[in-house]
This record gives sequence, C-alpha cells and structure tokens, in this order.
Amino acid sequence: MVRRVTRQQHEVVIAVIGVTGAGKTTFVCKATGRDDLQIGHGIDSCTQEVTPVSININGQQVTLIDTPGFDDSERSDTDILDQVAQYMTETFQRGVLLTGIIFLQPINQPRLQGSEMRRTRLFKKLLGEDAYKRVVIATTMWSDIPEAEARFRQEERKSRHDVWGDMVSAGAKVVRHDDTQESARNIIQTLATFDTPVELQIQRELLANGGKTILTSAGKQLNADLHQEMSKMTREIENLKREIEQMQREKENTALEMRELEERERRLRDNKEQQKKLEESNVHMILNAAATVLPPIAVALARHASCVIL
Ligand SMILES: Nc1nc2c(ncn2[C@@H]2O[C@H](COP(=O)(O)OP(=O)(O)OP(=O)(O)O)[C@@H](O)[C@H]2O)c(=O)[nH]1
Ligand SMILES: [Mg+2]
Repeated sequence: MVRRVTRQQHEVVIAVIGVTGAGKTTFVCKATGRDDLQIGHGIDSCTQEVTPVSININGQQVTLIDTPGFDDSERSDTDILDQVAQYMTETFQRGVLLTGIIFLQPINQPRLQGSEMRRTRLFKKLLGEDAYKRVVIATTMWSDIPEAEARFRQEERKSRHDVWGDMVSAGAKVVRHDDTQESARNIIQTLATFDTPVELQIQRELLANGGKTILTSAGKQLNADLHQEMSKMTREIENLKREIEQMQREKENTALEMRELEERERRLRDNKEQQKKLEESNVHMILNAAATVLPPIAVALARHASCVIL
C-alpha cells in the first residue's frame, strides 16, 4: 500500500524530463560537470534507468534526476511511464520531494507533429496543473537551425494553448538552453529559489489508487492515445487489405487481357501471313497459267483479239 510521507530536509531536487534525444543527459552532464553519464549519439534511445545525480552548486545541494525519454526506439511509452512513475512514487515515499521539473524540448523538429503533441499532453497529465508554476520548459538544439526559425518555433509553441500556452498561463517558464554549463545552471537557479516542494499529479494519484498507473491521468491519457492510434492502424490495415485485393483483381484482369492481346496479335500475324501467301499464290498462278497452261498460239491469238477490239 502506498503511504504519503512528509519532506524531511530541504534540498533542491529537479526532475529532467523530455522525449528521447532531447538532451536530458547532456544537460545533466553540463550542469554537474560529470562526463561519465551515457549520452546518445546514434538514433537509439540512450538512458535506460532513472538516474539521480547530485552536485553542490554554490553551496547548495542539487539533485538532478535524469529520466529515460519517451518515444524510445526500443521501449514503449507505457514502459517509460511505469518506470518514471515507479521511481517518483518510491522516492516520494522516502521523503525525496521535487523542487521543480525541467522539461526539455528540441527546437529543431521540422514542425509541430502529432507525436510531439501527444507527448506534451502526456507530460502535462504527469505534472498536473498545480505543478506548472514549477516547470521550466527549456528548448535545446538551437545551433541546429537558423536562430530566427528557432525563435519562431518557440513562440508558436508558447502561444498555442494546446501546446505550452496553458502551462505558461499557469506560471511555467520557457527558456532557451544554449548547451553550456552557464545556461544549464541558470535554468536550475530559477527553480532552486523555491524552498517548498511540489507534488506531481501522478504522485498524488498513485497514492490515491494504490499505485495503479492506468488509473492516473497520465495513464488514462496514454491509454486514450493508444486507442486512437490502434483505431487509426485498424483503418489503415483495412484500407491496405482493400488496396491489395483490388490490385490482385487488377492483376488477374491484366493477365486475362494479356492473354487476349497475345491471342489477337497471333491471329493478326496469321492473317498477315495468309494474306501474303494469298498474294504470292495469285501471282504464281497467273504466271503459271501464262507460262504453262495456255499454249503459245493461244497467247498470240489473245493478243491479236485485244488489238482488234481496241
Ligand atoms: N546541438 C545540440 N545538441 C545537443 C544538445 N543537447 C544534446 N545534444 C546532442 O543530442 C544527442 C542526444 O543527447 P542525450 O543527452 O543523450 O539525449 P537524452 O534526452 O538524454 O536521450 P535519451 O537518454 O535517449 O532519453 C547527443 O548527440 C547530444 O550531443 C543541444 O542543446 N544542442
Ligand atoms: Mg539520456
């Protein structure tokens, strides 16, 4: 049974969340100066476990919690959500309470895609509206695209209520992360000023329902998204099946038509040959008739007759 406990000591604890490849581990390395954490350089997702990393920044104990990213190449969002939820609940029970959340978002995505919208919705459900004021949305990968384009994309996400707008209205901050230690520490500093803990919606909900992820808002959101995706896939499969059937029918028709075509071509060739034979055979007969059937005298008579007529 999950039990609620109170915060035992003040320390800054910040969860770093975001999709895979957003730069979470890089951020933690930059902020702490650690170089032993695994950063992903390929297309595969990298961080496998929730990993707390503690450091003393200007005399203040700060723990950054690096998390595996959603949209993992190997594991499902359900597995990642379970893992993050499990860690958050266990630490919550041990009295390790969060000061804030850094939500990293790469800004080099071509446009607002469905997958980004889905994951943003999921993060919001995980955090809960009450926690928005303790959220810093930090955009990464600025060096990958022209600055004006990155600014435009950030502003677009900020202004849209269904992306970050609702979080911003409730107190979340949107900042640019420049991939430097100074930038990372400035972001941490904006959260370190809070000296009270924040409860995430998922922690509250897991306490209330005995730890069942599916009953939390994030779990329900993920479930609804999965249903929607499954319906879409079912429709796509049905369409593909219909297209394949149609192609097979067309293939059968094509084979029939090909046979028909070949038959006609064969008959045309036959006819041409026959016609040629017929022509040759005619000439042959006339020549033969003139040369062999009519005696020379008959030919002479015929010539003479035609002269008389003329
Ligand atoms: N240009 C640029 N590259 C970055 C930045 N942050 C991270 N990267 C690069 O992005 C890649 C992924 O970085 P990670 O820190 O492993 O990303 P992650 O969010 O921890 O990924 P997972 O562990 O898979 O969830 C690495 O090649 C980093 O060098 C950034 O701010 N700018
Ligand atoms: Mg990582």
